[in-house]
Amino acid sequence: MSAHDIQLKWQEYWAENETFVAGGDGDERPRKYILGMFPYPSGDLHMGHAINYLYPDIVARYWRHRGHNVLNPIGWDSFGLPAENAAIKRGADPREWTYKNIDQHKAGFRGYGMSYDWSRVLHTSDPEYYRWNQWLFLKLYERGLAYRKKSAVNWCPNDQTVLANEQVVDGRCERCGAEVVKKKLTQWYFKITEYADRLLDDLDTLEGHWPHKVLQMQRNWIGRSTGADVDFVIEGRDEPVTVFTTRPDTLHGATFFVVAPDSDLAAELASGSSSEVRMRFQDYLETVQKQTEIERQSTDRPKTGVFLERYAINPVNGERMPVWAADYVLADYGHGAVMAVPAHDQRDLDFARAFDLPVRVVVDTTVTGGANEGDDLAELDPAVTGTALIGNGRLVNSGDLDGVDKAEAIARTIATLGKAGTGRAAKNYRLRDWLISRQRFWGTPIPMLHLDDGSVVPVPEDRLPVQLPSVDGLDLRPKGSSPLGAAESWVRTVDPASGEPALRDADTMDTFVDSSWYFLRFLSPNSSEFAFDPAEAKRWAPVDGYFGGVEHAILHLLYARFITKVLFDLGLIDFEEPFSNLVNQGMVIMDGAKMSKSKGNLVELSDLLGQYGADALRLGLAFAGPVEDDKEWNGVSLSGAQKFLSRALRVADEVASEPGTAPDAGDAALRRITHRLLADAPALVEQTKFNVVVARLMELVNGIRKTIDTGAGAADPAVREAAETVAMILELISPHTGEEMWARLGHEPSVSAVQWPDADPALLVEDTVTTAVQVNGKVRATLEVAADISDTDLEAAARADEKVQRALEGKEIVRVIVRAPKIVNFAVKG
Ligand code: ANZ
Repeated sequence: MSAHDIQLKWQEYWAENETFVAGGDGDERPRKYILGMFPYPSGDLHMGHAINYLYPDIVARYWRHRGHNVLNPIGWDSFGLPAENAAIKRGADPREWTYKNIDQHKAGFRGYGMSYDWSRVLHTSDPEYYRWNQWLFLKLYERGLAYRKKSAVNWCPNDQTVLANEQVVDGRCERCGAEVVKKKLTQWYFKITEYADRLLDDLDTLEGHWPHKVLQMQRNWIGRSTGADVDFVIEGRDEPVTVFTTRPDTLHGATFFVVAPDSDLAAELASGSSSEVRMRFQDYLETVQKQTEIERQSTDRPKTGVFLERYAINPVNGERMPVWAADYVLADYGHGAVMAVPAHDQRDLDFARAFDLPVRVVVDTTVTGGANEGDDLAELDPAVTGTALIGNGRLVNSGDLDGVDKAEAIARTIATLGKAGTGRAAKNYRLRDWLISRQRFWGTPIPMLHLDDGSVVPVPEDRLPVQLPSVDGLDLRPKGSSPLGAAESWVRTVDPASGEPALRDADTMDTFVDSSWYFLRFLSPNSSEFAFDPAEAKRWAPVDGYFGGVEHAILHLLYARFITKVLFDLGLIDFEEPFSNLVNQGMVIMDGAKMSKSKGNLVELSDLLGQYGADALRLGLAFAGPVEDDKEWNGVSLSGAQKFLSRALRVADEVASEPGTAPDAGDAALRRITHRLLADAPALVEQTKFNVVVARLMELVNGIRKTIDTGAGAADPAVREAAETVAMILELISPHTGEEMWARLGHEPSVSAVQWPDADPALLVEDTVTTAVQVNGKVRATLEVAADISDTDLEAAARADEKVQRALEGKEIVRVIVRAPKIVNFAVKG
């Protein structure tokens, strides 16, 4: 039977027997939920998919052998831009492209021998799925966590749609690489910032279970700073203006005040100034607005700004501080305004030096324990050196704070401001609210209605889903507003609550909403009653093992954590973190670079399945190296993998052709290899060291070969035992061959249900150990001896050793200490 026939035979068997359908309610076994981040249905499956989805499949198969009821589902993240762009190119319906690709993926995964529970498949673009995105939106809306606001948003001029902050990477669109610009729009947001503390603090509970790098990236992304809010009176303005500072201790050194040019405050302050200032400000604002985020945030650019001819009053010393508008202050961080302390903040110092503003040192960093301990403060004057003094030290030029260290000065300043009612302790976050509106067709319609009187009301839950209209007659080309807006008969509707005419919200949701909770939908994928059944969530969730690329370190994983916490607060689930363990696998690379369509070096799964078969590919990839590392495709030997699989099958055939009559347990050396593998493989799989498991299987097959060819032969019971072990463990990696071996060895399928035998502890004992022979405590020789050697035999062996004899020559042995099998020590005199 060819590898191809074996493959088909077992794929049919698994489908017919529903081998991998997860056990239901009555199944008392402990549960494991194993999941690979679901795929986007673009193009055919390629080597990236082959490796990403192989790992969770190995783990899922492993836990079945360990007595668990395993859930290993698959679905498709099937809304999004590529489908829409492909449809635009061909003038077709995005649905056609999407579902055709999904069918291809499904066939590919079946051919690849995945142990999925195919009864739970979901596609996020099905109305039965996205209906629950809309439900989720309404739940957030009810809790005040979904809101609309007008603000400057990230705009991709190429995709003609807004982007969440998380989708802007180094100032560029995460998807297409175009430089992102700012645009003022009214959009829907999810209030993820309300969860900032929990999202940050709970990362600690994942330490050791998620890659440290991912946790660190999330911490930086949330970016919590602690400090104070300080209120400044602005001359000629009734309300004080608040700034956020991490260094309230430096308040005496604040010599000017800066507002973000694109903030409402800047416009207001400028409008109260002379016409000349107003004009200069307007010009400046226009240049600032043309800048991309990249330009604005680069630190090596000369500082620019406009003096607004207004003054703020320093609350601690009553000094008048000139107010400037400058682009290094961002409108959407803190309060969009800063107290500038040029002596101790580099950006402020660069600005002060450019515009000749006063620089006053208020922290002496040269004191004992300070950042510049032992240096001469006069020589470090930032106004001269151009380097701000940013470290620890003691306060100077600060009234009654003089001599106090930084930490205490911060506490005392906050207390003083608090008493005066002009400041308070505050925290600030880099994290922004999640902008979820998208001006595209192929997504979940936002279930809100706009009434004539300007009010915005939700579509009642029982009217969900708000289905996408037919694409016929719609122009999907990006034009800055949603194509759905042109679907007249769809947009124009009636508010069921009031009976008033209404317009549907024409934007669709960011597809990261779809993927923020899909792992719960797998638990009740066909329910029309719930998004997910809370009872099922209690049984299965959170996900025990989640596998995916590090590119999702922030986006998907942060959003899923947020939505999980919201669902927890809604009382629908009893856990606060969605993924108990996370594995980031490396990529498959070709000549050191990522495989990609654009480079034309994408190796497609379907080609290899025909040529080498699923098992050889799975084995080759599993053997290619540690899970986290990138794998060089040129180093993957599929013909080597094929040879190994035929060797394994041949062994099964040879055992099957022998009746196995030997009375004893068989070759002890082979049994030891078998049992050591049975003992070690669980930890190896649980630590995702799949390449080591493959190496150990190869060692075992070699051992079998040796016993058949030069030992007791195929009838030896140790050979059968070893072959059965190979079948069971090989099933994790090359499941068709594992099943076939098991069947040829005379067993009923499926090997996937075989319970992992305990290793015999007697066979795990090392057979030889190294003994150190000492003379007066000094090691003179080492001996290889049997692990179970007696004290008498060990002493005799030591005395017989040549080196030991030399060391003892002419000496009187006073005492011999023997601790078999590890140590012999001769105490000697003379
Ligand atoms: C005075 C000061 C003195 C500051 C000093 C720093 C050092 P992180 O740590 O990133 O949170 N800041 C506040 N709002 C800003 C905005 N909208 N745009 C640009 N900068 C802003 O940074 C907090 C510090 O960044 C704040 O503390 C403020 O400068 C500045 F020796 O206040 B600091």
